[in-house]
Amino acid sequence: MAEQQQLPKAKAKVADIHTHMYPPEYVKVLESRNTIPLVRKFPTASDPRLVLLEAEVPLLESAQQDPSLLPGRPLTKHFSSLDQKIHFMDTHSIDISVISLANPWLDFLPSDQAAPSATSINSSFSSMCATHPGRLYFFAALPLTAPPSDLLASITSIASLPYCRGVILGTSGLGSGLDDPALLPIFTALAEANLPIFLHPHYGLPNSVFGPRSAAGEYGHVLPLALGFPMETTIAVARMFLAGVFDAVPKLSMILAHSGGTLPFLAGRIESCIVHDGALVKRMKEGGKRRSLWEVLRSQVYLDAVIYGEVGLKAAVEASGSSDRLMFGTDHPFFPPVGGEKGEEDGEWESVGLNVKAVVKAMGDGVEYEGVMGGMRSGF
Ligand code: 5CU
Ligand code: ZN
Repeated sequence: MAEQQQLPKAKAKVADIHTHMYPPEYVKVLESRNTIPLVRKFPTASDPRLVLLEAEVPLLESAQQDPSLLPGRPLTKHFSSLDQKIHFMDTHSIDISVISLANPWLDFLPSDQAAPSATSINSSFSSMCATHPGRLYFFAALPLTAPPSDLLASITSIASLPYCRGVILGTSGLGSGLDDPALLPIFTALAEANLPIFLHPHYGLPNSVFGPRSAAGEYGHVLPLALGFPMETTIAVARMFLAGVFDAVPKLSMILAHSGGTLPFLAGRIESCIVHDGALVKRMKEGGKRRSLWEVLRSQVYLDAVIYGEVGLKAAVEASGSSDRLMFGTDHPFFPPVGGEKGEEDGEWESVGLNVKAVVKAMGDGVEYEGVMGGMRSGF
Protein backbone atom coordinates (compact mmCIF):
# COMPACT_ATOMS: atom_id res chain seq x y z
CA MET A 1 0.00 0.00 0.00
CA ALA A 2 1.76 3.16 -1.24
CA GLU A 3 0.36 5.39 1.53
CA GLN A 4 1.79 3.25 4.29
CA GLN A 5 5.33 3.51 2.91
CA GLN A 6 5.32 7.24 3.76
CA LEU A 7 4.59 6.58 7.43
CA PRO A 8 7.47 6.84 9.89
CA LYS A 9 9.20 3.59 10.73
CA ALA A 10 9.27 3.31 14.52
CA LYS A 11 12.88 3.23 15.74
CA ALA A 12 11.96 1.45 18.95
CA LYS A 13 10.33 -1.98 18.90
CA VAL A 14 6.78 -2.33 17.60
CA ALA A 15 4.49 -4.51 19.70
CA ASP A 16 1.05 -5.73 18.59
CA ILE A 17 -1.10 -6.22 21.66
CA HIS A 18 -4.32 -7.18 19.83
CA THR A 19 -3.73 -10.08 17.46
CA HIS A 20 -5.63 -13.35 17.43
CA MET A 21 -5.32 -17.00 16.44
CA TYR A 22 -7.41 -20.14 16.49
CA PRO A 23 -5.07 -23.11 17.12
CA PRO A 24 -6.01 -26.13 14.95
CA GLU A 25 -7.66 -27.99 17.86
CA TYR A 26 -10.02 -25.04 18.36
CA VAL A 27 -10.93 -25.04 14.65
CA LYS A 28 -11.78 -28.74 14.96
CA VAL A 29 -14.25 -27.93 17.73
CA LEU A 30 -15.87 -25.21 15.58
CA GLU A 31 -16.08 -27.63 12.61
CA SER A 32 -18.01 -30.11 14.73
CA ARG A 33 -20.77 -27.63 15.66
CA ASN A 34 -24.24 -26.95 14.23
CA THR A 35 -24.93 -23.72 16.07
CA ILE A 36 -22.77 -20.60 16.26
CA PRO A 37 -19.85 -20.35 16.73
CA LEU A 38 -19.14 -22.75 13.88
CA VAL A 39 -17.08 -23.41 10.79
CA ARG A 40 -18.84 -24.73 7.67
CA LYS A 41 -17.72 -25.59 4.15
CA PHE A 42 -19.74 -24.38 1.13
CA PRO A 43 -19.30 -25.77 -2.41
CA THR A 44 -19.10 -22.22 -3.81
CA ALA A 45 -16.28 -21.05 -1.51
CA SER A 46 -12.62 -22.07 -1.51
CA ASP A 47 -12.15 -21.41 2.22
CA PRO A 48 -14.50 -22.70 4.92
CA ARG A 49 -16.68 -20.00 6.49
CA LEU A 50 -16.31 -18.89 10.09
CA VAL A 51 -19.69 -17.92 11.50
CA LEU A 52 -19.53 -16.26 14.91
CA LEU A 53 -22.19 -13.63 15.31
CA GLU A 54 -25.94 -13.72 15.93
CA ALA A 55 -26.33 -11.24 13.04
CA GLU A 56 -24.80 -13.84 10.68
CA VAL A 57 -27.32 -16.58 11.47
CA PRO A 58 -30.00 -15.53 8.91
CA LEU A 59 -27.46 -15.92 6.08
CA LEU A 60 -26.38 -19.28 7.45
CA GLU A 61 -29.93 -20.44 6.87
CA SER A 62 -30.50 -18.76 3.49
CA ALA A 63 -27.17 -20.11 2.16
CA GLN A 64 -28.84 -23.55 2.13
CA GLN A 65 -31.13 -22.27 -0.67
CA ASP A 66 -28.75 -19.81 -2.31
CA PRO A 67 -25.09 -20.75 -1.71
CA SER A 68 -23.91 -17.52 -3.37
CA LEU A 69 -25.00 -15.72 -0.18
CA LEU A 70 -22.22 -16.84 2.13
CA PRO A 71 -22.44 -16.24 5.88
CA GLY A 72 -19.61 -15.07 8.15
CA ARG A 73 -16.10 -14.68 6.79
CA PRO A 74 -13.52 -16.95 5.15
CA LEU A 75 -11.46 -18.96 7.59
CA THR A 76 -8.14 -18.42 5.85
CA LYS A 77 -4.72 -19.80 6.79
CA HIS A 78 -4.21 -16.51 8.68
CA PHE A 79 -6.34 -17.80 11.55
CA SER A 80 -4.29 -20.88 12.45
CA SER A 81 -0.90 -20.77 10.82
CA LEU A 82 2.02 -19.56 12.92
CA ASP A 83 4.13 -19.07 9.79
CA GLN A 84 1.44 -16.77 8.47
CA LYS A 85 1.42 -14.78 11.74
CA ILE A 86 5.18 -14.33 11.53
CA HIS A 87 4.90 -13.39 7.85
CA PHE A 88 2.23 -10.80 8.75
CA MET A 89 4.49 -9.42 11.52
CA ASP A 90 7.47 -9.18 9.18
CA THR A 91 5.40 -7.56 6.43
CA HIS A 92 4.23 -4.84 8.83
CA SER A 93 7.54 -4.42 10.75
CA ILE A 94 6.03 -5.76 13.96
CA ASP A 95 8.72 -7.03 16.34
CA ILE A 96 6.53 -8.50 19.07
CA SER A 97 3.01 -9.94 19.08
CA VAL A 98 0.96 -10.86 22.11
CA ILE A 99 -1.33 -13.45 20.56
CA SER A 100 -4.72 -14.36 21.97
CA LEU A 101 -7.45 -16.87 21.17
CA ALA A 102 -10.15 -15.11 19.11
CA ASN A 103 -13.75 -14.86 20.23
CA PRO A 104 -15.79 -16.51 21.60
CA TRP A 105 -12.90 -18.26 23.38
CA LEU A 106 -14.13 -21.16 25.53
CA ASP A 107 -17.36 -19.46 26.59
CA PHE A 108 -19.62 -22.01 24.88
CA LEU A 109 -17.98 -25.23 26.06
CA PRO A 110 -19.74 -27.68 28.39
CA SER A 111 -18.35 -27.48 31.90
CA ASP A 112 -16.42 -30.77 31.74
CA GLN A 113 -14.62 -29.82 28.49
CA ALA A 114 -13.56 -26.31 29.47
CA ALA A 115 -10.52 -26.97 31.68
CA PRO A 116 -8.91 -29.62 29.42
CA SER A 117 -9.47 -27.39 26.37
CA ALA A 118 -7.93 -24.39 28.13
CA THR A 119 -4.89 -26.48 29.08
CA SER A 120 -4.49 -27.70 25.52
CA ILE A 121 -4.95 -24.28 23.89
CA ASN A 122 -2.70 -22.46 26.35
CA SER A 123 -0.05 -25.10 25.85
CA SER A 124 -0.33 -24.68 22.05
CA PHE A 125 0.20 -20.94 22.46
CA SER A 126 3.17 -21.60 24.79
CA SER A 127 4.77 -23.89 22.22
CA MET A 128 4.24 -21.35 19.43
CA CYS A 129 5.88 -18.63 21.55
CA ALA A 130 8.82 -20.92 22.34
CA THR A 131 9.59 -21.30 18.64
CA HIS A 132 10.11 -17.53 18.31
CA PRO A 133 11.57 -16.44 21.65
CA GLY A 134 11.37 -12.69 22.19
CA ARG A 135 8.89 -12.20 19.34
CA LEU A 136 5.79 -13.94 20.65
CA TYR A 137 3.91 -13.81 23.95
CA PHE A 138 0.29 -14.69 24.64
CA PHE A 139 -2.82 -13.90 26.61
CA ALA A 140 -4.17 -17.19 27.97
CA ALA A 141 -7.74 -18.44 27.62
CA LEU A 142 -9.71 -19.13 30.80
CA PRO A 143 -12.09 -22.09 31.28
CA LEU A 144 -14.96 -19.93 32.52
CA THR A 145 -17.59 -22.67 32.38
CA ALA A 146 -15.47 -25.08 34.45
CA PRO A 147 -16.17 -25.64 38.17
CA PRO A 148 -14.76 -22.70 40.22
CA SER A 149 -11.92 -24.77 41.69
CA ASP A 150 -10.75 -25.80 38.19
CA LEU A 151 -10.95 -22.21 37.04
CA LEU A 152 -8.80 -21.03 39.95
CA ALA A 153 -6.36 -23.89 39.36
CA SER A 154 -6.04 -22.87 35.72
CA ILE A 155 -4.97 -19.36 36.79
CA THR A 156 -2.22 -20.87 38.94
CA SER A 157 -0.95 -22.95 36.05
CA ILE A 158 -1.20 -20.11 33.50
CA ALA A 159 0.86 -17.89 35.83
CA SER A 160 3.80 -20.27 35.55
CA LEU A 161 3.86 -20.33 31.73
CA PRO A 162 6.92 -18.33 30.69
CA TYR A 163 5.42 -16.50 27.70
CA CYS A 164 2.01 -15.77 29.25
CA ARG A 165 1.43 -12.04 29.81
CA GLY A 166 -2.20 -12.04 30.93
CA VAL A 167 -5.58 -13.50 30.01
CA ILE A 168 -8.16 -12.70 27.36
CA LEU A 169 -11.70 -12.39 28.66
CA GLY A 170 -15.13 -11.79 27.15
CA THR A 171 -17.89 -9.86 28.84
CA SER A 172 -20.14 -12.73 29.89
CA GLY A 173 -17.98 -13.87 32.81
CA LEU A 174 -19.58 -16.85 34.50
CA GLY A 175 -22.82 -16.10 32.63
CA SER A 176 -24.03 -13.00 34.50
CA GLY A 177 -21.51 -10.37 33.42
CA LEU A 178 -18.32 -9.05 34.94
CA ASP A 179 -20.03 -7.38 37.93
CA ASP A 180 -20.97 -10.83 39.26
CA PRO A 181 -19.64 -11.09 42.86
CA ALA A 182 -18.77 -14.73 42.13
CA LEU A 183 -16.00 -13.43 39.86
CA LEU A 184 -14.22 -11.53 42.64
CA PRO A 185 -12.01 -14.51 43.64
CA ILE A 186 -11.03 -14.90 39.98
CA PHE A 187 -10.18 -11.22 39.60
CA THR A 188 -8.24 -11.35 42.87
CA ALA A 189 -6.29 -14.43 41.74
CA LEU A 190 -5.44 -12.73 38.42
CA ALA A 191 -4.34 -9.55 40.20
CA GLU A 192 -2.22 -11.50 42.70
CA ALA A 193 -0.58 -13.38 39.83
CA ASN A 194 0.10 -10.08 38.07
CA LEU A 195 -1.92 -11.17 35.04
CA PRO A 196 -3.76 -8.29 33.35
CA ILE A 197 -7.09 -8.95 31.66
CA PHE A 198 -7.37 -8.18 27.96
CA LEU A 199 -11.12 -7.49 27.77
CA HIS A 200 -12.59 -8.17 24.34
CA PRO A 201 -16.19 -8.09 23.09
CA HIS A 202 -18.01 -10.85 21.25
CA TYR A 203 -21.73 -10.68 21.99
CA GLY A 204 -22.34 -7.12 20.80
CA LEU A 205 -25.90 -5.92 21.20
CA PRO A 206 -29.04 -7.88 20.34
CA ASN A 207 -29.69 -7.48 16.60
CA SER A 208 -33.12 -6.02 17.41
CA VAL A 209 -31.42 -2.94 18.92
CA PHE A 210 -30.52 -1.80 15.41
CA GLY A 211 -34.20 -1.65 14.51
CA PRO A 212 -36.42 -3.35 11.96
CA ARG A 213 -34.86 -3.40 8.49
CA SER A 214 -35.71 -4.59 5.02
CA ALA A 215 -33.71 -7.53 3.66
CA ALA A 216 -31.40 -5.02 1.96
CA GLY A 217 -30.56 -3.36 5.26
CA GLU A 218 -28.00 -5.69 6.81
CA TYR A 219 -24.91 -3.59 5.97
CA GLY A 220 -22.51 -6.48 6.49
CA HIS A 221 -20.63 -6.32 9.77
CA VAL A 222 -20.93 -2.58 10.32
CA LEU A 223 -23.76 -2.58 12.88
CA PRO A 224 -22.58 -5.52 15.03
CA LEU A 225 -18.83 -4.83 14.86
CA ALA A 226 -18.48 -1.06 14.61
CA LEU A 227 -21.35 -0.28 17.00
CA GLY A 228 -22.32 -3.41 18.92
CA PHE A 229 -18.82 -4.47 19.97
CA PRO A 230 -17.76 -1.10 21.45
CA MET A 231 -21.05 -0.72 23.33
CA GLU A 232 -20.65 -4.21 24.77
CA THR A 233 -17.23 -3.28 26.20
CA THR A 234 -18.56 0.03 27.49
CA ILE A 235 -21.47 -1.62 29.29
CA ALA A 236 -19.31 -4.38 30.79
CA VAL A 237 -16.74 -1.97 32.26
CA ALA A 238 -19.39 0.50 33.44
CA ARG A 239 -21.11 -2.34 35.33
CA MET A 240 -17.80 -3.44 36.89
CA PHE A 241 -17.18 0.13 38.01
CA LEU A 242 -20.70 0.61 39.40
CA ALA A 243 -20.43 -2.67 41.32
CA GLY A 244 -17.15 -1.56 42.93
CA VAL A 245 -15.00 -4.30 41.36
CA PHE A 246 -12.04 -1.96 40.82
CA ASP A 247 -12.13 -0.89 44.48
CA ALA A 248 -12.51 -4.48 45.68
CA VAL A 249 -9.49 -5.56 43.61
CA PRO A 250 -7.26 -2.47 43.39
CA LYS A 251 -4.37 -4.42 41.86
CA LEU A 252 -6.53 -5.60 38.95
CA SER A 253 -5.35 -4.23 35.64
CA MET A 254 -7.33 -4.32 32.43
CA ILE A 255 -6.48 -3.65 28.80
CA LEU A 256 -9.65 -2.72 26.93
CA ALA A 257 -10.06 -3.68 23.29
CA HIS A 258 -10.93 -1.07 20.67
CA SER A 259 -9.72 1.81 22.86
CA GLY A 260 -12.30 1.05 25.51
CA GLY A 261 -15.33 1.02 23.22
CA THR A 262 -17.09 4.31 23.89
CA LEU A 263 -15.86 4.74 27.48
CA PRO A 264 -13.47 7.64 26.73
CA PHE A 265 -16.40 9.51 25.20
CA LEU A 266 -19.08 8.51 27.72
CA ALA A 267 -17.16 8.46 31.05
CA GLY A 268 -18.27 12.03 31.83
CA ARG A 269 -21.90 11.19 31.24
CA ILE A 270 -21.64 8.03 33.36
CA GLU A 271 -20.12 10.12 36.19
CA SER A 272 -22.84 12.74 35.87
CA CYS A 273 -25.58 10.11 36.18
CA ILE A 274 -23.86 8.70 39.28
CA VAL A 275 -23.52 12.03 41.10
CA HIS A 276 -27.18 12.77 40.46
CA ASP A 277 -28.21 9.51 42.14
CA GLY A 278 -27.93 9.93 45.91
CA ALA A 279 -28.52 6.25 46.71
CA LEU A 280 -25.86 5.15 44.25
CA VAL A 281 -23.30 7.66 45.52
CA LYS A 282 -23.98 6.48 49.11
CA ARG A 283 -23.51 2.84 48.11
CA MET A 284 -20.35 3.55 46.15
CA LYS A 285 -18.90 5.48 49.10
CA GLU A 286 -19.46 2.62 51.53
CA GLY A 287 -15.82 1.57 51.48
CA GLY A 288 -14.66 5.18 52.10
CA LYS A 289 -14.06 7.79 49.41
CA ARG A 290 -15.69 7.13 46.03
CA ARG A 291 -13.20 7.02 43.16
CA SER A 292 -14.53 8.50 39.94
CA LEU A 293 -14.58 6.54 36.70
CA TRP A 294 -11.85 8.89 35.43
CA GLU A 295 -9.63 7.94 38.38
CA VAL A 296 -10.18 4.25 37.75
CA LEU A 297 -9.48 4.63 34.02
CA ARG A 298 -6.22 6.42 34.81
CA SER A 299 -4.97 3.88 37.33
CA GLN A 300 -6.30 0.41 36.49
CA VAL A 301 -7.04 0.57 32.78
CA TYR A 302 -4.96 0.45 29.61
CA LEU A 303 -6.47 0.85 26.15
CA ASP A 304 -5.46 -0.63 22.85
CA ALA A 305 -5.12 1.72 19.89
CA VAL A 306 -7.44 -0.23 17.58
CA ILE A 307 -9.87 2.59 16.81
CA TYR A 308 -8.77 3.65 13.29
CA GLY A 309 -9.16 7.38 13.90
CA GLU A 310 -7.26 10.32 15.29
CA VAL A 311 -10.20 11.72 17.27
CA GLY A 312 -10.88 8.41 19.01
CA LEU A 313 -7.19 7.97 19.83
CA LYS A 314 -6.94 11.44 21.33
CA ALA A 315 -9.99 10.71 23.48
CA ALA A 316 -8.37 7.44 24.54
CA VAL A 317 -5.19 9.23 25.63
CA GLU A 318 -7.20 11.83 27.56
CA ALA A 319 -9.33 9.17 29.25
CA SER A 320 -6.47 6.89 30.23
CA GLY A 321 -4.41 9.88 31.32
CA SER A 322 -1.32 9.30 29.20
CA SER A 323 -0.17 7.92 25.88
CA ASP A 324 1.86 5.42 27.98
CA ARG A 325 -1.44 3.63 28.62
CA LEU A 326 -2.26 3.21 24.94
CA MET A 327 -1.01 0.15 23.03
CA PHE A 328 -0.85 -0.50 19.31
CA GLY A 329 -2.78 -3.45 17.87
CA THR A 330 -3.77 -4.86 14.49
CA ASP A 331 -6.67 -7.24 15.19
CA HIS A 332 -5.08 -9.67 12.70
CA PRO A 333 -6.52 -11.90 11.19
CA PHE A 334 -9.75 -9.89 11.21
CA PHE A 335 -10.19 -7.05 8.68
CA PRO A 336 -8.12 -8.53 5.81
CA PRO A 337 -7.84 -6.77 2.42
CA VAL A 338 -10.97 -7.29 0.31
CA GLY A 339 -9.71 -6.49 -3.19
CA GLY A 340 -10.07 -10.12 -4.15
CA GLU A 341 -6.68 -10.38 -5.86
CA LYS A 342 -4.87 -13.67 -5.40
CA GLY A 343 -2.23 -13.49 -2.68
CA GLU A 344 -3.37 -10.03 -1.59
CA GLU A 345 -3.57 -11.16 2.03
CA ASP A 346 0.17 -11.86 1.98
CA GLY A 347 0.95 -8.17 1.36
CA GLU A 348 0.34 -5.10 3.50
CA TRP A 349 -3.11 -4.79 5.07
CA GLU A 350 -5.03 -1.55 4.66
CA SER A 351 -6.53 -1.98 8.14
CA VAL A 352 -3.02 -1.85 9.65
CA GLY A 353 -2.02 1.15 7.54
CA LEU A 354 -5.16 3.02 8.63
CA ASN A 355 -4.41 2.34 12.24
CA VAL A 356 -0.74 3.34 12.08
CA LYS A 357 -1.73 6.51 10.23
CA ALA A 358 -4.25 7.37 12.96
CA VAL A 359 -1.55 6.90 15.63
CA VAL A 360 0.81 9.23 13.71
CA LYS A 361 -1.90 11.85 13.30
CA ALA A 362 -2.85 11.71 16.98
CA MET A 363 0.66 11.43 18.47
CA GLY A 364 3.01 12.97 15.93
CA ASP A 365 6.02 10.92 14.93
CA GLY A 366 8.14 11.38 18.08
CA VAL A 367 8.43 9.61 21.41
CA GLU A 368 4.69 9.38 22.01
CA TYR A 369 4.26 7.60 18.69
CA GLU A 370 7.14 5.26 19.53
CA GLY A 371 5.61 4.59 22.96
CA VAL A 372 2.16 3.69 21.62
CA MET A 373 3.72 1.50 18.95
CA GLY A 374 5.47 -0.50 21.67
CA GLY A 375 8.68 1.30 22.49
CA MET A 376 7.96 1.21 26.22
CA ARG A 377 7.24 -2.49 26.05
CA SER A 378 10.34 -3.74 24.27
CA GLY A 379 11.30 -5.66 27.40
CA PHE A 380 8.00 -7.59 27.46
O1 5CU B 1 -12.80 -6.18 15.91
C1 5CU B 1 -12.39 -7.23 16.46
O2 5CU B 1 -11.60 -7.25 17.44
C2 5CU B 1 -13.00 -8.49 15.99
C3 5CU B 1 -12.62 -9.72 16.56
O3 5CU B 1 -11.67 -9.84 17.30
N1 5CU B 1 -13.37 -10.78 16.26
C4 5CU B 1 -14.40 -10.70 15.40
O4 5CU B 1 -15.12 -11.67 15.22
N2 5CU B 1 -14.65 -9.55 14.78
C5 5CU B 1 -13.97 -8.45 15.07
ZN1 ZN C 1 -10.06 -8.60 18.25
